[in-house]
Amino acid sequence: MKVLVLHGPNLNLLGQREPERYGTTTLADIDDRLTSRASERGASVECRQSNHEGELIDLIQAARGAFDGLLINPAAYTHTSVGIRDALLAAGVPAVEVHLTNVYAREPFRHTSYLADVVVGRVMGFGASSYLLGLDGLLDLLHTAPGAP
Ligand code: CA2
Repeated sequence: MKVLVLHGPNLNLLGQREPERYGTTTLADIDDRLTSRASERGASVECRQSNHEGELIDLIQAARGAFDGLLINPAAYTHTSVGIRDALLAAGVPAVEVHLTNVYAREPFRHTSYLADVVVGRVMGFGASSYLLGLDGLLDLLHTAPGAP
């Protein structure tokens, strides 16, 4: 199983700014943990970060036929992006939405996700562990899908 991991805007700053909110783990640490976990499960991940909505959309479009699943923290675009929603629908690749923080414990504008009803599941509030939990859930789902190895 091949999983594309996408990190949205500003997540490149993880571990360098606002550690009280987002923790001290860097994005490279998260990617390393995901790579190890995937390999333990006989899977692989490719991890990409972008601050640009169009680039994220290009990556989602290109995932069709190239990846079995998608793990995405769309960051601020969660709450604004019809474009990313449409790309996920068009790609038709099962996606899990992850967040470091519990968005429902934050400002009301973060309570809306444009992706919530087009992803197979959502994990939030566990810091870097949200990504690992999301990857496990996604791989479990892919392995139990009809016709899966
Ligand atoms: O909790 C999450 O993972 C979020 O997706 C993070 C986004 C936020 O807009 C979402 O509402 C929830 C913000 C990512 C910003 O990342 C930073 C990391 C370090 C320092 C500053 C920003």
